Amino acid sequence: MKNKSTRRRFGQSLAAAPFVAAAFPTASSAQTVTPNRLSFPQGFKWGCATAAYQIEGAANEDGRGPSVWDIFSHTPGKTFQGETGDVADDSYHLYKEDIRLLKNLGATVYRMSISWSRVFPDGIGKPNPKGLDYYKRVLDELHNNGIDPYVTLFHWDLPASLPHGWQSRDTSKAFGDYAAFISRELSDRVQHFFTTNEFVCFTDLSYKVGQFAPGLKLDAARVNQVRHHGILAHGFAVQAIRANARAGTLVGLAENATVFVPVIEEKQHVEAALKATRQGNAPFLTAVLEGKYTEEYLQKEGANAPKVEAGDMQIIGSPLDFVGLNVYSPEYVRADDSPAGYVVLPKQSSFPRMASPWLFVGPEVIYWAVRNVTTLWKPKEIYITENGCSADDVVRSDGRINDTDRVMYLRNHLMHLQRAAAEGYPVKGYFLWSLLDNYEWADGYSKRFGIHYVDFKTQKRTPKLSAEWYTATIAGNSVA
Ligand code: GBH
Repeated sequence: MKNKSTRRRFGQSLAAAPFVAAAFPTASSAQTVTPNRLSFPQGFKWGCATAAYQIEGAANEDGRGPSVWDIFSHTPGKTFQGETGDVADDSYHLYKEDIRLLKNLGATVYRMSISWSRVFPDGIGKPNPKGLDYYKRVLDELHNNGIDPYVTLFHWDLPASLPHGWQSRDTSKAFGDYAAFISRELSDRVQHFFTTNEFVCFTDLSYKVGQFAPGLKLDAARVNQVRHHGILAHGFAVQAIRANARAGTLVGLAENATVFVPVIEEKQHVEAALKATRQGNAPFLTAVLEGKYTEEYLQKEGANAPKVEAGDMQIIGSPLDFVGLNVYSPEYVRADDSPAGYVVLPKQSSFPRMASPWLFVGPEVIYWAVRNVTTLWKPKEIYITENGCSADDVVRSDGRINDTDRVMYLRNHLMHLQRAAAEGYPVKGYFLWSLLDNYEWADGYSKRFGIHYVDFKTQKRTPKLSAEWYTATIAGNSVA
């Protein structure tokens, strides 16, 4: 009722030209004079996400061992202009400045990852105290600034000395041991852990497509085994954290499940999107949340299906406290009468994208990510663990970076996320990817995802327009 009458008054003032100026808010009173902003639930958590290899640099410092990404990026022809994460954002040394940036945004949470080979230079065996100390310093600095750390144990930087990488089941076990160590050492400072980040990237892209480290192109049977070791590692880590962390520690994962958006919000297409969500994520999120591979996946893979040992699926399906979703591009589905019951529609060439060719803009993707996963698997809590975009950012002569396209992208996604929250889906927080421009894997430094601009020559950080916009969004706990 209150909103309604305010909207009417606002409409009248628009009609009466002389009053228009008075009707517009000043920045400081924005929240009170635009009551139709879309609000998030009280206590909704706002933050940013980063990953160790993308920001830390200091690749050879204080006893850090090499990861597969060090080897891959130093191999000619593998990354954009041969760029590496040797220095990246030098956050290893500049972490206090980066935490200051978070603080300035008003962020209350931060998603960061730990470099496994900084803590265990060989992946297993003797820990490196200096590596662990670095993370203790970062976590303490976050707490001193009132920011709650959410820690990813593995964001693709596998220790290079683990024989055969994810082709070996021993790597899954080693990950469990690493998770046990970290949760013993750091659960006094960290309440929320994510095991792995994006299975498909460190399995398929790394062992099938060859685009990510270690850059292999294996056959289907081997790839399925790698996938199995990936989800098994997650399961071992969940159990290790439960057994070793202090009471009250919570665990989930961060997964870029393929998100299927119904072409039209009608019953048959909504149901088609659910079928597609299960089948389209069968080797990964579906297996983790159901504790089994779908019949369809096993049938489709036939003799190439993964070899599963007794007890594996139970480990893989270990109950989680929350599910983290990294959300970028949509797939559109409609119901049809094929055996699968759905068809994925190819995108027209005019479908809009951001600065990365794979990053199609369909903001409703974030609503359906939350809704499909909740409808199918009813997780207790969901976090958006990544969402954001690349843009062709330019520093203007006045020093400003006017990334209005990124603001457009973020604003629209958050409006759809607000819809999910308003409808009662259990989404608890949002981590924007990313706090700052960083090493974008095979794309090197050619793609900028940050809301802070980084001059990679001087390491100077400058807030973009999107940082200013995000600050206002956090302050208002609302979007418009
Ligand atoms: C996330 O991946 C990552 O977690 C993060 O580290 C990364 O910086 C961020 O997104 C932005 O990319 O070149 O067409 O083969 C998102 C999922 C999977 C999207 C790999 C890009 C390569 C597509 N990414 N994919 S393509």
